Amino acid sequence: MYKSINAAMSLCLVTDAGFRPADEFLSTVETALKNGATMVQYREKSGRYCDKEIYDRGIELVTLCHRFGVPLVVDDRLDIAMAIGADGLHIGQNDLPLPVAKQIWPEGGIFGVSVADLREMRLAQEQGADYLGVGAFPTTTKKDYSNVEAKLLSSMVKESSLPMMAIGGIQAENASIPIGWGCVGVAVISAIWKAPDPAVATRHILETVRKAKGDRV
Ligand code: TZP
Ligand code: MG
Repeated sequence: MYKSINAAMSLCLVTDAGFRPADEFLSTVETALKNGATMVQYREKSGRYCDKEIYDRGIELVTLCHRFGVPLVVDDRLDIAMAIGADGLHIGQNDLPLPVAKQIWPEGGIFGVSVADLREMRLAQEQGADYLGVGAFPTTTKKDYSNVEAKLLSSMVKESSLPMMAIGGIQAENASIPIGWGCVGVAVISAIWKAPDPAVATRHILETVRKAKGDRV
């Protein structure tokens, strides 16, 4: 469906139900997709929705992403990811272990793992992750988070055989920095959800990332 995982990772929109009214959720994702977002991560942390609502919204989201040929991964929730027919799962260090998730998943699937040091990076690699997420800059969007120091992040990217996506505090103004460190893309929440014009923000970030990547796709 998508060209390559590296190309799909250029700009990942991570969903957040907290920044815009509920009735703008899907239309904001659609705006980002129309303006070039290459991947979507369905992340529901607001606690406002029951599983039925998370499922129903997930079905709409996966249908929308696939209309644009864009993969959808689900954060944390293996059950929701499988139930809605998502393309993969994104997990952190406190979530279901990757080998367990892979065993349950029927076949294929994109598995992303958030890592914060070399040990976590090596383990995710050994366990068969497809891509890694790494915290680049400070952010107020996620509470239990601290970004990886630039020097460590660069050495993680250098050693890793997997494509890495930078997350945390990324805006169009700094999106080229993690690409310079060797990341293949960026994942954003507030830069798009909080933007006065999500279309402009999406285009601006993507343009910055593509320029910084050059022909590295
Ligand atoms: N994981 C690490 S930082 C973060 C997540 C989900 C939040 C990123 O949000 P923002 O608004 O793009 O800084
Ligand atoms: Mg998680």
